[in-house]
Amino acid sequence: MGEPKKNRIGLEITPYRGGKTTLCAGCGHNAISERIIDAFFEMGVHPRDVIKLSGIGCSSKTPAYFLAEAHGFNSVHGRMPSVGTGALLANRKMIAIGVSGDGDTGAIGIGQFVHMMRRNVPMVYIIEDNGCYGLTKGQFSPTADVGSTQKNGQPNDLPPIDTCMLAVQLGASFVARSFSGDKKQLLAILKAAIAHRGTAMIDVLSPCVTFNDHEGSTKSYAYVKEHDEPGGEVNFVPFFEDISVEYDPGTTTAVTMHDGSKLFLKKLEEGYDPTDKIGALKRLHETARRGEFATGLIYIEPDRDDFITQLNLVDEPLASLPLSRVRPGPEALEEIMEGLR
Ligand SMILES: Cc1ncc(C[n+]2csc(CCOP(=O)(O)OP(=O)(O)O)c2C)c(N)n1
Ligand code: SF4
Ligand SMILES: [Mg+2]
Repeated sequence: MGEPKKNRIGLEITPYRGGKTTLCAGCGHNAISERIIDAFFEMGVHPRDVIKLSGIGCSSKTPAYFLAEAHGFNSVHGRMPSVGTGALLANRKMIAIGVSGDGDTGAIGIGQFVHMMRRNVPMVYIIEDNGCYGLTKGQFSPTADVGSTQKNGQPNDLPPIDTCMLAVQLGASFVARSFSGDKKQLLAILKAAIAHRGTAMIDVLSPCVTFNDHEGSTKSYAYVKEHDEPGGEVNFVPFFEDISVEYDPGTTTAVTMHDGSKLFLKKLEEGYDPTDKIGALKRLHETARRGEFATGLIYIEPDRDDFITQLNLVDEPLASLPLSRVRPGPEALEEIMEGLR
């Protein structure tokens, strides 16, 4: 047996794993946890430099199953964005990954979600999207499609919220959709999301095998496989690797990220440009109208200032500043009061 593989910071994959999953066998969420483990390992990010956050739901249980040594915050239902924002403001050096569900984000947490997107808080925000509330036994969630049925045959008659459309519209600077069953695409997107500086929102279609995998459901494995419309191959080359991707500038869009990493997007559709906001919204609308899921990188704006930059925070994490630097003395207060007189 050969030596176990090590990454660029000399770690084996073991510290990137977490506890044993307690989710149903075959749940899409388990496959996403596996890809998160691979992505952080391959990017060579130390687990202790990571904050992993979640709300409530089967999806929100998953941070327990990856990066055992990372800092973990399992928050209240739908409240992960504000906890994440606070954690990042306290320590801007951390790399944050939040896992939410379509219920956690689209229902109770929608208000928090929209403000996180418009602030461009620097974190990877994953929605494990199964179109239902898995943990509470499969009720329709706000991402359920019109006409999709529950196990008992009852159809959903409310229009869905498309979280990718919302995120693009509100200002998220990296928006992607993927499928838990598409290992290659999801891994490339996750690695690019980790390299991105700003909100990287990834809606991952992730079938619930127990409550929403029957005929009639538009979030079943069979339906998603059949209606997945990848917008072209996503190839991510991190800054520490030599670029060996052969690409034809005529058919491939290359995006350089902040840390020098490169994203190559092979175009399938004539003229699709992931840096064009209107084009991204058009693609989402058109595929949805055909009953299909546009997957791949939908939109990227690598240069938009993230929330930390907008706030002009000092480089040193606020959490490690001494009290003398975070608490103005009586003279400062006196000066403010003077200015108000
Ligand atoms: C304040 C509050 N309201 C309601 C609940 C009940 N509840 C728990 S999980 C959940 C929905 C989970 O759905 P989703 O986020 O899609 O996660 P999934 O289980 O499908 O992965 C609900 C409504 C709760 N825990 N807390
Ligand atoms: S109930 Fe559904 S979402 Fe929850 S663990 Fe089981 S398959 Fe996954
Ligand atoms: Mg769900």
